[in-house]
Amino acid sequence: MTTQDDSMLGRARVSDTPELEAYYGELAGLEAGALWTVANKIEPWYPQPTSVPVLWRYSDLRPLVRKALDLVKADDAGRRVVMLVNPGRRDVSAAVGLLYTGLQIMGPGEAMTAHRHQAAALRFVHEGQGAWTIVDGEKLRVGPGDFAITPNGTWHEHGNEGEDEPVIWQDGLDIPLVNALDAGFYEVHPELYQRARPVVNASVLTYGGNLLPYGVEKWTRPYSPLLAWPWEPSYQALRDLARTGEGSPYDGVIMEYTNPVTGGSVMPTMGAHLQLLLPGQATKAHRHTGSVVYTVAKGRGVSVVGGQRFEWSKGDIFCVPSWAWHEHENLDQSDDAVLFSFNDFPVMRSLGFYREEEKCD
Ligand code: 1HN
Repeated sequence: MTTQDDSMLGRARVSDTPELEAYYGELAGLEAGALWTVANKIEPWYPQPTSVPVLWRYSDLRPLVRKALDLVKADDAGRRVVMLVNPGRRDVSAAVGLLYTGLQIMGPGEAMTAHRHQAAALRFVHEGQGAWTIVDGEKLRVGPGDFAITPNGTWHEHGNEGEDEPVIWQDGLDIPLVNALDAGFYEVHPELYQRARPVVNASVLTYGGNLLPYGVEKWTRPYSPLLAWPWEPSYQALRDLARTGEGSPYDGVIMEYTNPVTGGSVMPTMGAHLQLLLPGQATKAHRHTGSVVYTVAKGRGVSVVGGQRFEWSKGDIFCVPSWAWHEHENLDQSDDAVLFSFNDFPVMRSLGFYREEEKCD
């Protein structure tokens, strides 16, 4: 890369003088300003996220998430969620970049009311057996390690039909993006609850077998008709792929959850991956535009993100801000480690903003 310096010709390099400062004051009085006073800041040489790398330990968060069960009724909170807030993104309730994430807890027998909104949501189940969700009339049952989506504009509600244990699942939403674009809408369901169609997990039965069904209505919406990806077949797919090689040098054995009709991302604003690191496998560092939230689905390891070393184990969540160098290592020499992650790559790609670079030592 060539030397890039804000004092060079081609960058704004005007020094303040009393005369200029008076001029800036006159412009400000008219709700105007001189571009050259901010040009270098608003056009950085490369991305300058305010988000910082963060690791949230499940063992720290879990007791506080459980505490919320007694502190607030689900019906009063709307959703009983402990959100993960990046210190650099408190103003927009983002975990990283324009992505939101949080841990939602539902007690045995609880059910939440239905709503829909402009934001898209996804779920990754951490613990508990009884979780269900209804997405536009389709009831899905989800358990630990399962991934499910609630595309933008779909009615959704959920609950826990288990008898003993609370369910804790992780929500991922593009709310900060939707709000940054001033495009948010929200509606409570007119009947408060949906009437679910009789077949549970119908989209998994229809599209989950890796063959394209005939005789079903042609799918034309901009998101995946498959709404849930159970843990077992997803993990098995990774293990099968791992038998063929070590995968990507930067990510190990990695697969994207995809829209089975298009092969594209599951939703237009957010994509998701599941990746496996072989025993002892260490990846090379790379960086790319786009933000990522990682959740440890299995095993233990370490990731270095923007120079910070995060040791992780099952349930932990960490983030990679845009353009931050990152690399991962499985610290177990005899078992694999698995990371679930979601990202805003579909936005980056569709706007032509995606860039990627490998670290050369
Ligand atoms: C939402 O609708 C859910 O439906 C969870 O479970 C978390 C965070 C912000 C805005 C909407 C849900 C949310 C949310």
